[in-house]
Amino acid sequence: MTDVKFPEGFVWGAATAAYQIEGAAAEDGRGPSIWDTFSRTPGKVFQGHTGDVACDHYHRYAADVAMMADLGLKAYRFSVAWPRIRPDGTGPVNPRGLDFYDRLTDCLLQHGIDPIVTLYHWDLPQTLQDTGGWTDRETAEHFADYAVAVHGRLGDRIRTWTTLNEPWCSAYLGYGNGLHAPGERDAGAAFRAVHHLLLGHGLAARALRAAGAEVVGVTLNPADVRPADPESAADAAAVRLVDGLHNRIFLDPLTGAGYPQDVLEHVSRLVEPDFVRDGDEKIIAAPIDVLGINFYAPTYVAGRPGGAGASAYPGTEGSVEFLPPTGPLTDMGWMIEPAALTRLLERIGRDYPGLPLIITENGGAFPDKTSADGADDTGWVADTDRVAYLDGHLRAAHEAIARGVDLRGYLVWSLLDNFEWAEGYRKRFGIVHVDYLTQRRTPKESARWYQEVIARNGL
Ligand code: PNW
Repeated sequence: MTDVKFPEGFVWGAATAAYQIEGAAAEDGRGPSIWDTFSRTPGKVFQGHTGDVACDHYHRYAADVAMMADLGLKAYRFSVAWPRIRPDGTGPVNPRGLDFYDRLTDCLLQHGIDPIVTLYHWDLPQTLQDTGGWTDRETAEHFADYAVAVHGRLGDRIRTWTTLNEPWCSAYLGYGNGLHAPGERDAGAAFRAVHHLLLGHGLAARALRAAGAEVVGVTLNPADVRPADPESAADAAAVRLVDGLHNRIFLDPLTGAGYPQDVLEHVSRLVEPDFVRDGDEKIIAAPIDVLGINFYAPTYVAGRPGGAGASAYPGTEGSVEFLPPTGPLTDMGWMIEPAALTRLLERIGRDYPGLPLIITENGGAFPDKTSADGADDTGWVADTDRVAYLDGHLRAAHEAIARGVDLRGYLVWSLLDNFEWAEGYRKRFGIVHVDYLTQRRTPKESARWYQEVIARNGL
């Protein structure tokens, strides 16, 4: 039990995203984003919840950072809201928006916490969506301009810059099956979005590097795709297709191999890929120093027609069934299988060698076990199931390191209970409980447990 020690200098921290925690949606010149629009569209988000107030982190960041320091976090991953910096996506920079991240950065540094920036965690300025959003090539260029503007203000203090968070979600859930903003349902739009997100990443990575950024990366949510029956050839073909549409469509071009042929063939059956221009793959392959991995659960598939529900993967309805999750599940209904994380890290280490990895998100949603709003009289929230989830996944990450994977750090999702996108506030991922009526923060049992893990650099 005791001998799970992580390498010297392993980065321990927590992650959040702007729209999920900040609130202050109309303050200091912030413009509307696609998530403001989407959450106001009836039927899109659980009970019409919005990020208008969220955890009010915009006003409470100083106390939140002090709490992070108390928990012993070494690093904190937050995202910058594009519509705070350029309210209409392209026009003049809004200095008051930058001021917030300036204050946050200084506060983190004063507490000895290393800031890790995500430039895009899904809150596209609405004005850019009005001209096509990520289906429009120009959005990629606007993204790089915005990245440079943020770096111009914070680059003297922030070392680690990541461009996108989970472009799979932006493209497939945002433009493919419509579960996320902007809520489009169109296979062609989804693949255009994939390409323009990757292009935006490449342009931004190159521009950040030129501006002197020390560490440049991107965060994906790669999937561990498994066959229902390891003996079945049809299931193996389904794995290959889903792996292509989920993993290789991003990882191959990012690492310089260009789009995989089998994936291009699949895409071409759904949309003319004329949006991929000569030279784009070279831009997308801009060198990166670190790959962020977000991991929650494995994916099991079978090679037979899927059910009626809209698949997140365009063009797979006739040939792939996504198996319903089995065994222990989180409150999201996601499978708990830590060994899948070991498999995934090993696979990425093997197929994309030479790229340092960091887990930029891992965690679980679990319902509160104590009083209706969580905190019991002792001020604790007994989230034993979250402790077990995190413990299992840290052991799995450690196993990958033992097998030679270059994993540099682990950031838990999430510091705070927050706005869980289409699920609103009903799903709680925090290691710190948030009472949304009072904005009171209460570290859960998992936060105290994590504090000890960090202090011991191991389990
Ligand atoms: C990630 N899916 O989102 C995001 O990066 C976080 O902002 C989010 O809160 C966290 O994971 C938990 O959901 C995902 O449907 C949302 O497969 C949906 C999916 C995957 C990741």
